[in-house]
Amino acid sequence: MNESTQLSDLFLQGQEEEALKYVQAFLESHSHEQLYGELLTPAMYRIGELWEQNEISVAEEHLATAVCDFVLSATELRNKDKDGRKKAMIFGPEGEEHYIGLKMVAAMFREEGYDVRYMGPNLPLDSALELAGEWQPDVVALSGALAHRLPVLKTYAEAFSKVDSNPAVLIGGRAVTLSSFADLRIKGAVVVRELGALREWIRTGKGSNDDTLSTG
Ligand code: B12
Repeated sequence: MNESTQLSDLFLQGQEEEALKYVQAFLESHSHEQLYGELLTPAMYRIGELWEQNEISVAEEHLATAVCDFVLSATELRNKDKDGRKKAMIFGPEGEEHYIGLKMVAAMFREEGYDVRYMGPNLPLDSALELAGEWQPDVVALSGALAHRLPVLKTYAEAFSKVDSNPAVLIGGRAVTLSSFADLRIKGAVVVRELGALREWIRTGKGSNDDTLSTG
């Protein structure tokens, strides 16, 4: 049994302490980016498959998600000094309920020294825009899990590209990973397909030469 499968079993059994120990041991020889990409994401994707195949109940999926959320929060690196840092606002648009990926994105920005406002999923546009008007973020990062979320992501991206601080708007999540290139030409936004590409964007500010960024 591979590591992510073992971890997903601990999630399903609601074993918070064991799951945390497992993750802490992994972090002794791996980065947080590897934790997110190689361990937690595949563990949650497996939960999705078991759920889809009716091998686990909704209650078990919720329990697994809660344990994953716990280990993610418990192992996150935090920066205390926020003065003078770049600012990133991170959330899911109205209707979107999936937020584990967003939390990973928030953690990556923190690790790279950003002052982060992580606002969870399902945030109405008006309220998000109001906060962006006051806080003036340098980056707004959005996530969508379901393909039908692309139109709302486009609406948000276009609205945020008009905020005074002229933030970079990043879009990611399964909605993006699974979509064809043609669907992803979102005006004013950078599409980021995975966490390695996100790290690259944070460090270099570079996407590709059009509006999208993809590392395959
Ligand atoms: C847990 C879960 C839920 C929970 C979410 C709770 C929560 N706290 O997040 C609940 C129960 C609410 C839920 C609801 C639904 N879900 Co759901 N869910 C899942 C599950 C099992 C895990 C999600 C997860 O945490 N994944 C792990 C994260 C880390 O992965 P990720 O989001 O893809 O993020 C990665 C990248 O995409 C990237 N990323 C993500 N966002 C961003 C943003 C930026 C800027 C960047 C750079 C990168 C980035 O970073 C991550 C790093 O690897 C998935 C299975 C799966 N394959 O994901 C199904 C899944 C996504 N859900 C699914 C479905 C169908 C639904 C529902 C429609 C079910 C229903 N009938 O009600 C609803 C829709 C809710 C809504 N309105 O949004 C399907 C979607 C299928 C499809 N057609 O696309 C999946 C794939 C399950 C399945 N196999 O059938 N779900």
